[in-house]
Amino acid sequence: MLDKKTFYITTPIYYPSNKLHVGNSYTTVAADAMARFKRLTGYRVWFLTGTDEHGQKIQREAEAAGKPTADFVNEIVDWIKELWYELDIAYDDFIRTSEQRHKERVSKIFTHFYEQGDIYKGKYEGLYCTPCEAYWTERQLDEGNCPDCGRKVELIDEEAYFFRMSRYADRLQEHIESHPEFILPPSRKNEMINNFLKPGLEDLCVSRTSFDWGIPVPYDQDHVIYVWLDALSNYITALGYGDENDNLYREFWPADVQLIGKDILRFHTIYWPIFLMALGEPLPKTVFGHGWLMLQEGKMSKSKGNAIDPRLLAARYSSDALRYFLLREIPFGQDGVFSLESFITRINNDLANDLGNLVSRTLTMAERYFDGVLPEPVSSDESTDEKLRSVALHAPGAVEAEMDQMKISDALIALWELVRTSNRYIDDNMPWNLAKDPEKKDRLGTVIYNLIESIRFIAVMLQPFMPRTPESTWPQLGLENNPELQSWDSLKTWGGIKPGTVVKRGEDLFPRLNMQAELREVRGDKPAEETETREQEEHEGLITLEDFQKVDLRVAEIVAAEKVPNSDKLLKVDVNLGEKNTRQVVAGLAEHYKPEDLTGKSVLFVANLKPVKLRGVLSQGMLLAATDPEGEITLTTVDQKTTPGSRVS
Ligand code: ME8
Repeated sequence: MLDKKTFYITTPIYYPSNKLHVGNSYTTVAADAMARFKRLTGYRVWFLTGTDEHGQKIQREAEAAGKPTADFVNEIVDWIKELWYELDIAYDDFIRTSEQRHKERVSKIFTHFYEQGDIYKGKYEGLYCTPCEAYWTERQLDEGNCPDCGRKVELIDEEAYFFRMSRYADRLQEHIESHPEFILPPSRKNEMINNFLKPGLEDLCVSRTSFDWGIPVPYDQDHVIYVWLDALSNYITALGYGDENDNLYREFWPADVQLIGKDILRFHTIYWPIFLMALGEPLPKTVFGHGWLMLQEGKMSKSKGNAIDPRLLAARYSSDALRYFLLREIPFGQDGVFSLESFITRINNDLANDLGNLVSRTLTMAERYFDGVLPEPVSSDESTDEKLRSVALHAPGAVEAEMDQMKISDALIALWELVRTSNRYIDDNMPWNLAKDPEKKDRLGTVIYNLIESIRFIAVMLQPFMPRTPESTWPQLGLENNPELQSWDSLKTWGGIKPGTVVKRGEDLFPRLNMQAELREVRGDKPAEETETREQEEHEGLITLEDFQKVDLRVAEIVAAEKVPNSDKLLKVDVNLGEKNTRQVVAGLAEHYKPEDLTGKSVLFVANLKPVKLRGVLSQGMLLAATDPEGEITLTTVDQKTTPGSRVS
């Protein structure tokens, strides 16, 4: 156990000042996926999140809500914990800065700084942004407002303690420059050096006296410790730093990854490392500043709040779908836009069509052709088998390589390569055709076996990103009690799942959604009858009765059929339409019907299609047929008593 590799990952601790929106969930879902991935690949992981409960902003918001500050905060913290529960955030510790364990350790840290001469008493006369809890100089303002949030700053004038930042500035710059992995993505590094370090770092005010919602300065109770010093310390106080029992600290610090939004990069790559230097402790290996999740213009009003409430989104679409969207849609590090349209499109394309369909059609075939008992594969040198196996065996390494670089979206792209290859494998092998020929039973068994094994690979790899989907896939694969075949290690070789395993189709993983209905119900888009555009939209793709009547639909009797030379798919079919001569059509039926089985059938026929030539053979109409989701084709036959040539309307 002790020689296991460790991985410590943190998220910012959230202000319990307001309900969190889908943007905040983004950080925590990403951290959870990283943490789960490391656990799955054999690390001993510590994943910390929590709440940042002190400061003037929270105190004012509680006052505005007419509640005692502690009650106000407790309610929102409960709400946040429920949100993380619903999004399957498997943290190892949730720290609240109002907890005794934290407060005691922060007091010790402050005293240490003071005794070491890093802190001195003075007076702060200057500007402050309360929503950001940040000090600004006149020069840094943006048209007189806070450069981070754009809101008004306040002038404050109070006695305060200051931290001598300048003492450590050169060492920090040197560290940033000699450790390219310290600030990621790399583009954010120069911003910190050029905007904050090069102009000269000013001493930081680290206490306040005009309110009392915070940790008192141990030896001067009129002051409370500046909320950012208090909050940043959580990353080590939660591990027991400064306590007799600091085993976790010794095991996990320095952090491997501290995930934050880019707006709080300055606090994490300037103040935080300087505090650590002053404590004589190592710096985190990487501080990763991800981008912002924006909303499309006009979608931020309260009435449209549903569309960005992560709890409602998770309840309606499943937490796995929300997690997938957040992780897949935006290359990690860049800004991105959240819109309900793009969310639903991802669900329909990637989850319902690609993943859901693969699982449901494979299991349907396993049940239909093998009564759900996994057949024994026969060794083969078919190129499609080789391709599927090699994509499957390559995928775990590809996913891991992307995750190691924090490219979560690319990791999912690598995983979907196997989903798509598996769907193509079905189309290439057409198991429904193999099923028609008893001599091809072995081949059919091999195809089904390979597909089930491939789904197992996919489910194993999905676990960190969408933990519920594998949970509902295991019983379908008969693997619910088989941790070994759910493990990352089991992906080293192909063929882990045993022939004879009983598989069983379950409910569809991701049913397709109707975009228009979702936009109306969730976002409150106008119902159809209220706008002309809606009416037009609804009628888009519909045809009028006149349009339909243009199609000359008839009953046709098949009188002869034969293969079109040099084609695997086409048959030449002669039909009787009650006309003087029979008509000839070319139909893509060769993989579904033997020519001799067609003769005598009465089918629906489009009689007024413009003639075309297919493979040089004239085709004068079209036989109507149904294609089921597995690609199997069935002709639309009618009662044979119907007179050939009868009109259909
Ligand atoms: O900043 N897209 O807390 P916070 C992406 N308490 N990320 C977003 C976002 C969006 N639309 N909106 C917010 C604090 N975030 C401090 C942290 S850590 C010692 C103290 C991210 O609740 C934001 O970038 O205001 C930040 O990383 C996190 O949510 C918490 O924001």
